[in-house]
Amino acid sequence: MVSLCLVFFTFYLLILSTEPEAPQNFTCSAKNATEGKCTWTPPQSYFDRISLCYWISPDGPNCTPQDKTQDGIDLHNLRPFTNYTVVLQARVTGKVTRSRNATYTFRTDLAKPSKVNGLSASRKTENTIAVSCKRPNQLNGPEGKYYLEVRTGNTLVKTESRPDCRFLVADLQYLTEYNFLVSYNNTKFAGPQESVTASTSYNAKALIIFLVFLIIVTSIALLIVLYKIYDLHKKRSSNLDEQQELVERDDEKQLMNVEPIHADVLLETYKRKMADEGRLFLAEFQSIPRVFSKFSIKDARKSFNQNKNRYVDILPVSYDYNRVELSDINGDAGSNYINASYIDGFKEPRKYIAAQGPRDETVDDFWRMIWEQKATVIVMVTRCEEGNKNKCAEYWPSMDEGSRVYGDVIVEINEHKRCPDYIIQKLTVGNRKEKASGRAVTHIQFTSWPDHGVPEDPHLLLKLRRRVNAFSNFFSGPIVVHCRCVKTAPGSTRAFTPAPMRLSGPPSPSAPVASRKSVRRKLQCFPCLTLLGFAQYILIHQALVEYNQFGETEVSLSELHPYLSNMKKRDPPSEPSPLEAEFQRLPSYRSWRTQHIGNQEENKSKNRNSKIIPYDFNRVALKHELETSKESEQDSDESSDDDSDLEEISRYINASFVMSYWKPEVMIAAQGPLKETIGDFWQMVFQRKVRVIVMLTELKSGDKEACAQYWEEGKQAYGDVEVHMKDTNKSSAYTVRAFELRHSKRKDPRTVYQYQFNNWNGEELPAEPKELVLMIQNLKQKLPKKNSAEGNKYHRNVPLLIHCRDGSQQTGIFCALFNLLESADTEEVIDVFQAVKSLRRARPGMVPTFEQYQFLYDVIASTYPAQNGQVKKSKHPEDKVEIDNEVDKAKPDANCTSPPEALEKTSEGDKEAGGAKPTEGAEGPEHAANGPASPVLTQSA
Ligand SMILES: *[C@@H]1O[C@H](CO)[C@@H](O)[C@H](O)[C@H]1NC(C)=O
Ligand SMILES: *[C@@H]1O[C@H](CO)[C@@H](O)[C@H](O)[C@H]1NC(C)=O
Ligand SMILES: *[C@@H]1O[C@H](CO)[C@@H](O)[C@H](O)[C@H]1NC(C)=O
Ligand SMILES: *[C@@H]1O[C@H](CO)[C@@H](O)[C@H](O)[C@H]1NC(C)=O
Ligand SMILES: CC(=O)N[C@H]1CO[C@H](CO)[C@@H](O)[C@@H]1O
Repeated sequence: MVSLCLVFFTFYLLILSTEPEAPQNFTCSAKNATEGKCTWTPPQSYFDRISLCYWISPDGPNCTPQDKTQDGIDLHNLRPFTNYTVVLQARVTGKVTRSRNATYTFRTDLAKPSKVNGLSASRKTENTIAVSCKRPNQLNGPEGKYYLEVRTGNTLVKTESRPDCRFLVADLQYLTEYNFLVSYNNTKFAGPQESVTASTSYNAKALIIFLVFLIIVTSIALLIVLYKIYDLHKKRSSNLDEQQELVERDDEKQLMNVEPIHADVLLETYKRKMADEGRLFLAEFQSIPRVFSKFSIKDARKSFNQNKNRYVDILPVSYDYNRVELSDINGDAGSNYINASYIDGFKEPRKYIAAQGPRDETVDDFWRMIWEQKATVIVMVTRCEEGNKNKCAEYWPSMDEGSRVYGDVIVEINEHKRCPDYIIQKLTVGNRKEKASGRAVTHIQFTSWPDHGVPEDPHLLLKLRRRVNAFSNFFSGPIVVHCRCVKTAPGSTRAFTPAPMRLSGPPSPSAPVASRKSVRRKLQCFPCLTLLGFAQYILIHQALVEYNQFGETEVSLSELHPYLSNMKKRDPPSEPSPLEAEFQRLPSYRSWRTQHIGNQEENKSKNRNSKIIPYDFNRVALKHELETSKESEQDSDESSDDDSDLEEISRYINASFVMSYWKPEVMIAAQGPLKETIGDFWQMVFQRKVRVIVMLTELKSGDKEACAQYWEEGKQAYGDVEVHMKDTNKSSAYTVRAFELRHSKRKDPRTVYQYQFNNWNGEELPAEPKELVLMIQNLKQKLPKKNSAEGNKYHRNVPLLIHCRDGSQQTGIFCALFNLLESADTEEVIDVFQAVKSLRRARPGMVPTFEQYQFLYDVIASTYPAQNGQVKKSKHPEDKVEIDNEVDKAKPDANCTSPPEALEKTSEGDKEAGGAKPTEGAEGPEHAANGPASPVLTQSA
């Protein structure tokens, strides 16, 4: 039993000593990528020692003995993302060492992979780059992807990812350096980026295209340059004779760029440019070159043409490009040359021909041009005589001759009509070689343009334009304008031509006025015109301002009646009628000139009305009697010429010169004499050789004196002047008195007529206007006949003196009416607006009310009543009267006539003008009733 027990015990011991218990609850885990941790519970039974081994297959085990009581351990320096097998061994050491194991396997966490290896980039095409690399040394994680960033500079161009490291980057920009950044991402962490740089190359295809293009362009440019050089060379060699004209190359550059002026601001612009003595105008004007060197003038300089230019050595001559070419005669060199150039109109090309005034040598050519160019209007803007020089050949037949032949051209004169500013001649032009019938040509000669300088009133320019336009029509050829072109004093054609050119556009108020630049472009056409005087440059503007402000106010008698009834219509009734509007446009000219002399202390008592004082510039200056007496009878005409010098020492009388219709003749508007000024009044009558005094007032108006009675029965002496009343003739409407004036130191008596119109109160309009008209027609017979040669003696003889109470009230109406009737008689047109405007410029207080203004229209309308659509000329009571013999007929007429013809021509012109037609009927019955029964002292003067 014991032995059995012992055996069992021994067996038991044996067993005990051979098998230790395995450690309990053995676990391991990863703390992070490189650390791990194992825990266990030591075995309960006996064991000698314990050891722990861990490894990664196929590496061998790494074993460390552990403390018997230890229950955990930290593992260090592990590799990331690696399976570790850990064995914990409890051991009993005896004859035979026995152990029991506990095993645990775990994997460490992921960590960042290492950089990729062997990164390289290579260009596959001009803009494609391949990027490749090898795996990183440590993935530290499962298989991931390769990431590629493509950058240029700091900008990210694109990103790509692939499981393998073989990128092909296409569509890059040409000629650019790129940065390729590659990293490996093991699904959790990305490794560091490796970078490599590579550049794309230029675009070879584009480059080739560009190069080809460049070559072509260069070749073309080269060809052009070569051609230009060749061309220039050719021109140089052919134009050697023209070198003097190439001097002023930059004349276009100096030309100022002047903006067109809109019609609305024309007046302001004019005032602005006129400021400071026209500084801005001057700058503009001076920028216009005298000669436009870009246009050649070869033809004019050819030797056989030189004698055809008025001034051989100086301009003007015609530019080649727009000169008027005549037909060739027998191939004669130069037979096609005439000094004349085409000028464009506002819208019509070649509307004008600017020509040199014909010389004796060129008259035939001139008429050949008229015939060939089919011109129907010739405008001559010069008088034939200037001083004593003949400025142009008289190139048309006289009325006596009837016709004349110029080369092959036959010119016949049919009519010669003189008007104040111009002479109109109706011609028929034919050609001997051609069967065609003759053509009517109108020759308009403007006579009132001052020899040197410009007309005072820009309205004259507009009037000339109207007349020319009236004669030209759609079918007529170019309008031929000619002047003389004097070196020092620019002639007048130049100012004439542009104005019609520019006004021929539609006269709508909103339309901008044509720019002066365009005008100047047209002026380039004719060298002569570039001499345009500065004053004329301003005159053009003044005329435009005038036109813009006042418009056309002239009306022909044939249209007067419908025109007037339209003008009086108020539409709508609240608005002023057009006639009232026209009146309102009249400038007042209040204090527009100085009135110093009349306002001087010693002269104040000589004024009847302190408000009506004559302007200094046109007052009638009285010479002192002493000087008057010094004059000898013969040279009295000459010695009274210089009124201006006498301004200071002359005596004052309240009287003004007023323009008459027949310029430059004038009338005198005077106040009714005061008791103290009767002597001065007669002095004025004597000194100015007054023939007719018109008195439009009664002596008394109510209780007040309106006019001193300046005449007495019988003889009366006023200073040196003795007045003898010879005759009185009274009718219901007016009284005519005849006086004989005699100066104490002279022999010849002079007859002066006085027409006193009855019953016209200054505040009202005349009750019987017809009688006023009759009186005017009657008194005209006492006036000397017009003779334009007198014209130059400005302000000398003033045959007509008008006075009322203050020299303005009735006088203004009378003067306007007088001028308007003359105009209606002569030209069959009236311009009430201009007539009144001119009076207002001459004296204060003229035609101040609308009633008076309208009255003027009405009187003319009733004097020329409309009958069956035709205007009937009223009968002239003076029809029977002979032409006044006092006209100085010996003097040659300025009208281009030689002295023997003067007499005939003058009377011819007067027949037209004055309507003195001896053959026409007898005095009208009205005349007999209202006027004096027989003319007082018939034509004895
Ligand atoms: C792992 O954890 C231990 C402590 O917990 C730390 O000291 C060690 O830096 C860690 N290693 C990594 C790779 O995070
Ligand atoms: C590591 O252990 C995981 C399971 O924990 C197993 O899926 C994997 O295959 C093992 N890796 C290796 C190399 O034995
Ligand atoms: C226990 O582990 C050791 C070490 O690896 C080994 O040699 C031995 O054979 C193991 N014993 C058993 C019973 O598995
Ligand atoms: C790596 O890839 C995974 C999955 O694709 C992504 O979630 C992670 O953000 C990536 N890591 C980095 C650093 O890019
Ligand atoms: C000896 C020891 O502590 N054993 C424990 C092993 O783990 C299990 C379950 O987790 C426990 O029940 C044992 O007591």
